[in-house]
Amino acid sequence: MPMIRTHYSTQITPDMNGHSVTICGWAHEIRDLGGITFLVVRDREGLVQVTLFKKTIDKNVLETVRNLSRESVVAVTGNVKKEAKAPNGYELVPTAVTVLGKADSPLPMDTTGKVDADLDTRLDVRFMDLRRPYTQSIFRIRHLILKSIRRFLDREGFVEITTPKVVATATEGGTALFPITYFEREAFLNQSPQLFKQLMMSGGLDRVFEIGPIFRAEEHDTRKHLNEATSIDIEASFLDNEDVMVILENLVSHVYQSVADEGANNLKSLGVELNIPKTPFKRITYDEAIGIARENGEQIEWGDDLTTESEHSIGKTIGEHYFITDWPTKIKPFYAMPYENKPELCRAFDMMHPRMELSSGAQRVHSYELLRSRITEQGLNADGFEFYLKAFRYGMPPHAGWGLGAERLLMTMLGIENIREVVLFPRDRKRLSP
Ligand code: AMO
Repeated sequence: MPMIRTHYSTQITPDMNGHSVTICGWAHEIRDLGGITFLVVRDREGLVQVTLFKKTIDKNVLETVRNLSRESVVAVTGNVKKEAKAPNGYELVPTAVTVLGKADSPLPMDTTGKVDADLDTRLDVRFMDLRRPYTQSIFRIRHLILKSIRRFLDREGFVEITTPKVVATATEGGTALFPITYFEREAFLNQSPQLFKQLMMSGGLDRVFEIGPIFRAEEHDTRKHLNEATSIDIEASFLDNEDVMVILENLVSHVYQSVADEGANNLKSLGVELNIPKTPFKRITYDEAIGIARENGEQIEWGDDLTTESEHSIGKTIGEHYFITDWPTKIKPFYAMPYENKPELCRAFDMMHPRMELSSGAQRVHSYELLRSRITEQGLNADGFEFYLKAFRYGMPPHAGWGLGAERLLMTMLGIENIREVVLFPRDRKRLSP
């Protein structure tokens, strides 16, 4: 059976004229002009024109192609023929066509890009949406981003860890938790690997990172929130907030550069031209941020978290990636380290794209007593944190870290409006399947 693929579409070149090859893919288009029939086969890399001349073609092969439904999966063995007018400068004259997976018709959505489908329809049949070069490019760039992050952090001496997603306590405030049944007890889906990555500092791993899911039960229905997102988290010992900000800006710049270098084709199919963010990123304090927002006419009080409108207005003024530092202690989580001489402010920062927040982080409280009282001050029950607090009693180094949203990094890089576009199977208030 001629089913063994010898080449992807882009591995075949016009100078292979006369060679026999086998390609595998989907029947993208079938055009029967009587004397000549064209079958365009699409594989992961691109399109191949298969040309059947009625006069010389084997009858069975012609029948198979004429009866083929669009989007069926086929293996085509044929001879390469130089053809300047065909995609990539060659066509295939088939000697055998095998149908490996027949597609029903009508199709649930168009895959050629000629007919627009709304996002909901596309997400309902994501498997089919992925056949469009546009969608595939997004996920191939997502892959490049994660790959370059791993490479960068590995070079910087970070150890990749994986921590539990079923947990007993909240980290990012008690309101946004998904409860689950865990045998006879209540448990939750983890909002952040925060506590576990900090435990690794007491464990002496020194520098760790995790790329994994975070779960937030927020009822938001916005274009930048998911209920299940992917967080890129780091934690590092003997570093302060400034040190991990430098790691973060260098990482973002490295990721952009890697995507520009390795993802040129995908960027082209998305119509995106990347500007590599220049380091160091601008740093403004929370006070300065509030000042800018007010000057721009936003109503915001000192001590408030930034609204989406304020974020936009500050982002417009700054116009590139930037940090907001020195946040009010009371609006940051208990683990952010207050300044000794000004405890109403803490060593926390957010890293912003002009459109939205991409990351937040801080130097952490590493004193057991202070941490315990910070937990209580934030209205949480310190007893529930005993497994975490214990690590601070037996030798905890000073440490700092951050969490960076993978989807937000990707959507802002590609200028995509809706965060759901950059997740294979988004989870939001309404969407639980597929
Ligand atoms: P934070 O809650 O700010 O910090 O989350 C870090 C980053 O994760 C992304 N993110 C989200 N993306 C999409 N949908 C959501 N619902 C969502 N929630 C968060 C954002 C955000 O900037 N433990 C700290 C990090 C740390 O201090 O190390 C934390 O979780 O891009």
